Amino acid sequence: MPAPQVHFRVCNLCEAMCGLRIEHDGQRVLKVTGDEKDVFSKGFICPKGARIHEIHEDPDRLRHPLRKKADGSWEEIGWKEAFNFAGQRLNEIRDKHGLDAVGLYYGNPTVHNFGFLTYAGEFRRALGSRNVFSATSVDQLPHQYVAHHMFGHTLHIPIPDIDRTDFLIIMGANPSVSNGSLMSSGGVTPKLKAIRERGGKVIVIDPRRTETTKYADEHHFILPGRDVYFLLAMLHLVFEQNWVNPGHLADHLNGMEELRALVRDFTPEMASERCGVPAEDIVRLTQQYATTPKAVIYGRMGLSTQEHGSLCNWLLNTLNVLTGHLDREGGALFTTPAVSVIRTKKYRKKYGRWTSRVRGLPEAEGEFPVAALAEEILTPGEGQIRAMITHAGNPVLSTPNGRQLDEAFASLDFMVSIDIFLNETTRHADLILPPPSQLEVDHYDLVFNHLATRNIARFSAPLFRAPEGQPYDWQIAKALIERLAPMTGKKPSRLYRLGNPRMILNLALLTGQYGRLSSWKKWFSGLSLGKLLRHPHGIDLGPLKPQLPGVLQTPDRRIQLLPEALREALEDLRSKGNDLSLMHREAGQVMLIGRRHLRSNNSWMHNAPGLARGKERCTLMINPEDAGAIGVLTGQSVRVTSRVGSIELPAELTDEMMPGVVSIPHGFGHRRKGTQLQVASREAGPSVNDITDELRLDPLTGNAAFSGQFVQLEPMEVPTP
Ligand SMILES: Nc1nc2c(c(=O)[nH]1)N[C@H]1C(S)=C(S)[C@@H](COP(=O)(O)OP(=O)(O)OC[C@H]3O[C@@H](n4cnc5c(=O)[nH]c(N)nc54)[C@H](O)[C@@H]3O)O[C@H]1N2
Ligand SMILES: Nc1nc2c(c(=O)[nH]1)N[C@H]1C(S)=C(S)[C@@H](COP(=O)(O)OP(=O)(O)OC[C@H]3O[C@@H](n4cnc5c(=O)[nH]c(N)nc54)[C@H](O)[C@@H]3O)O[C@H]1N2
Ligand code: SF4
Ligand SMILES: [Mo]
Repeated sequence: MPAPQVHFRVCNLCEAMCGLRIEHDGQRVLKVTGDEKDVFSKGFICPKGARIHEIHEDPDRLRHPLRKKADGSWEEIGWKEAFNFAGQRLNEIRDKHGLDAVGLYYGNPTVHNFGFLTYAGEFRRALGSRNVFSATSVDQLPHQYVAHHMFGHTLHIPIPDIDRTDFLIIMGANPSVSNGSLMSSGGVTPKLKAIRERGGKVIVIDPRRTETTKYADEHHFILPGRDVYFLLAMLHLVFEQNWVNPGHLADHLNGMEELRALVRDFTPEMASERCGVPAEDIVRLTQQYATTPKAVIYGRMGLSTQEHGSLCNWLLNTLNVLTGHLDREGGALFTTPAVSVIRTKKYRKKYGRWTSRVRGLPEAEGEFPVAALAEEILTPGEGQIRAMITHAGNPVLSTPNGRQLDEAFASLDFMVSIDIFLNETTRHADLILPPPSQLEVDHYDLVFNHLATRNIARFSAPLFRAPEGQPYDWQIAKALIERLAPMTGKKPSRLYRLGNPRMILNLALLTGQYGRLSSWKKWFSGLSLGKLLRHPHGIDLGPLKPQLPGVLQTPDRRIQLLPEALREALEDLRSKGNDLSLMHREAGQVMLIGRRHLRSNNSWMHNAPGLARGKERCTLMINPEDAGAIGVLTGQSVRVTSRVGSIELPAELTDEMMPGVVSIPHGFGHRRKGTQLQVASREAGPSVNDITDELRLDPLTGNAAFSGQFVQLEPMEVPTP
């Protein structure tokens, strides 16, 4: 047997970017552990990283292009034939119906895919279609929207300084399971423990007593979708109690006085009535937060995927600015990545420049909300989508009213999916183009280094060589660009035609702010790809640093505390503010929220045997009080119904849930015909997105509002033992 060898690489399965230590024999992985020497994650790993090789080894993972035959079965074809087929069919449709007739959806792993990302801009240019959609609009779009309006760039998202803070309020995030989002940290739980070890406090505000609360000092239940009142009351108190103290930002703010007047009515008592957190707790927490020098308030999915997603994220930033916790050590700061995609200081309007054809939803950064994708396919007329390209996405399971999208995809004239699995979405494709696995590719985090709690730079070379002839994601993109670009009349740039991701990365590293070419002083010590290759555990570039007002990109280079659209949304809320009837549910209704599991990642890791085993995860978590009211026991099947459909799943009674709220995880629903997922298809649970409503949105961005949807519960017959 060959002697074991060791390979170090950064896990690209989620935002945490953990360093992995992989023992292998040149052909097979023997063991995966956390890399203790990694400059960022220092040995942290989760069960998904430890099983990353199961994705690589999965016999269901596709290795060759598949073309659907007339009878619906699949045939393997060669790569050249596959590219020509895709190019020919797409161009026929574009020729006949225009460029917008081809839609594009890209999913979450696209953003973790170094190769594809380097070509993504060129790809979109070559496609020349307005019908671009992505997982962004079922996720963090409100964060980006607010960053753009307040600080001038969508990626100016302030990151909690978890390593140095003494007071952290977490709203609508569960970092002990998700491992941190818009707070890439290489593992959050040890950092929560460290806050408390240094005498600090962690507060969690969530409709479920989550795994994260085990590492917190306090947990408060809050009604889903009502956080906006909690945050407005905090802001009200900051003004009333004179806790306004923006420090070095004081001379760079717009809109403070107008804001003060607008939040006058939002008293803690009023907020308490609406969100369920006792008024005295709101007052106490606000005081502690405002008066602790190193404090920060942070919110994530639970605050962005709800009807007040933009308002909530705006309020989080506003609170951090006004109390002096923005751009300060221990508060929230901007990153300075080695490769920055923020290339210009010029302000560019990026939202609402045009609207979607059917529902008139606003464009965001050149994309439409994915909640509008099905209707754009199903509604006839000029500009209708007739063909789709998907890259690393499974929107049938991951976007609201997934059943409708399932039907919409089935009706397309042509669909091509660049994906490693034949799953609920790609089964609708006419052609699947599978790139190599996570262990066969180069990796550099082009996006998540912008969102990390420390500045670092790491590059991972492939562990295994990709099979002969199998193109990488970027080569697939390039082959399609060559075939699609001529019809738009735009020629791809020379760099992209002749170069490759490594070359492009090296150039960006060299000319970036830590690069060898950034100044003559850095000629010997500065960054280059070569230098990163010589540092397999990464290079530490230090903690986050204050950078304001320097990096502001708003037209007047000031922080906009009250952007116009948010002022209007707030006034709208104020006008409805006294109408408590809006808050009341009908008899028998409960509010729905989601959840994530440690051994799962959205919809696509349920086929790894080591991650799929264990007790059933796709359950309806319900408070015993609510279960009692409808006479349901643990294990009993419950039908959950919304405007768009019904699903059935077993109840799990737990006082973790706030009364009146139930939780169902997303990403399940694998028992569908025509997929090739032997392990996942054994998992019984339904897809929660079969009942989430594509009409529930954050109106400012069109981001899906998964949280707080009312659903009706109905017990099914007690199963006979
Ligand atoms: N293990 C695992 N890790 C993951 C993923 C995964 O699927 N599995 N997915 C990755 C991805 S793509 C992302 S975007 C991140 C997400 O990272 P997080 O946002 O940290 O993860 P979630 O579990 O979605 O946390 C949302 C929390 O909000 C709560 N919540 C729901 N509605 C509301 C509300 O209205 N108000 C408040 N205050 N709270 C609410 C939920 O109970 C839940 O605890 O995780 C990433 N990491
Ligand atoms: N109800 C509800 N719905 C949600 C959420 C929720 O909290 N609740 N969370 C939302 C969030 S935060 C997100 S990010 C989205 C995710 O939404 P999606 O990105 O649409 O869904 P994923 O399950 O991540 O699917 C990823 C796809 O990428 C493929 N893939 C994996 N690696 C690669 C690769 O290297 N190359 C290529 N070409 N393909 C690859 C997988 O096979 C799979 O088909 O789901 C959203 N949906
Ligand atoms: S937390 Fe995320 S990055 Fe870290 S090992 Fe797990 S899946 Fe990989
Ligand atoms: Mo996400």
